[in-house]
Amino acid sequence: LASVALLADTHVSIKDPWFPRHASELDNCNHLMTKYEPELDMNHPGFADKVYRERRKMIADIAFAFKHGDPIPTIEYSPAETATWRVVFNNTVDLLPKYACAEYRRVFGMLQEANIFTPDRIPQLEEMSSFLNRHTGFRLRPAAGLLTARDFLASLAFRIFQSTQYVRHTSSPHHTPEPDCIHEMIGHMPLLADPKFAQFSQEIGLASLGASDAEIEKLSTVYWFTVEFGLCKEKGNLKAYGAGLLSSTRELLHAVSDKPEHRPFEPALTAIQPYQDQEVQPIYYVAESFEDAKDKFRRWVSTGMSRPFEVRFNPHTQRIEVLDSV
Ligand code: NLE
Ligand code: FE2
Repeated sequence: LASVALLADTHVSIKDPWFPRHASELDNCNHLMTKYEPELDMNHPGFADKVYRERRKMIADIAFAFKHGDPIPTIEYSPAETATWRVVFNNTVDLLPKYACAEYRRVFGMLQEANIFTPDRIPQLEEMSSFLNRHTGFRLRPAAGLLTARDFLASLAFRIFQSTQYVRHTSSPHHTPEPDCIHEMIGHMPLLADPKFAQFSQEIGLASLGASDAEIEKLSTVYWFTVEFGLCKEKGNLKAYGAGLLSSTRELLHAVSDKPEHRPFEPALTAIQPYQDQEVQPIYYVAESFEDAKDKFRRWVSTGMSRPFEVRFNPHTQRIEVLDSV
């Protein structure tokens, strides 16, 4: 009998793992990876900088205190933080006509017109959140640092993007291994306002709900090589759509050069490729288009996931609905 009960328990937990079913439950999905925290990582440029670490802690506390539905608190960025923004922003403006994909260039222009993107001011999360919401229904919530893949991906299922709010250390404007709000704003925000890209992002999120640890690893690897470091083709030329490329002058120029290896995006293979998260990538995956990347991804998810149910997002209730798959 004991073994029957055990089997029943196991069965329940396999069939019914916990994952957020409503956007408000993302309040429980803010677990941090500690590998890049300036307090703990000796190689972090802020490790020996007490003022920087205190600033980071102050901004992290805002994220930990945030609850679904709150307005996102405004950060008064210092002149030094704004100067770091200006360096990255101006570089992006110079490089994007040649190296950014068309969808990115289109929204970037809209953000400049709306006066949200200017060299002189770091955009606030709240104003960016309402911009995104008007275009694709995406919204932001503040994150204290690099989140676990499971927590981060879960939020995408709700069209919510967990965004850091602190600024990279002044000594490293051209590349940082960890996310910061310059990376989020310049790298991620433009494409989250693009309908096709928003759809692709949400589908990665939906696939992650109730997935096994091994599957989360694969999904976050696909995310890494697409949303973070993806390249695509435009009239035979390589263009960047990955956020980690668009927010790093150094890596963008490296990615489109002939130094790294360029491979065609193929989810089943991309998902198991070990990646580099300290320095620029040695390998990039090239998609034909977002539409093509999404179709290939969908096909791979429909054959490769072990969960015995399907999920869909109901935008009217902000709820995930669970459907038994036959
Ligand atoms: N390397 C990127 C940058 O410097 O903006 C950040 C990547 C975060 C995954
Ligand atoms: Fe990112």
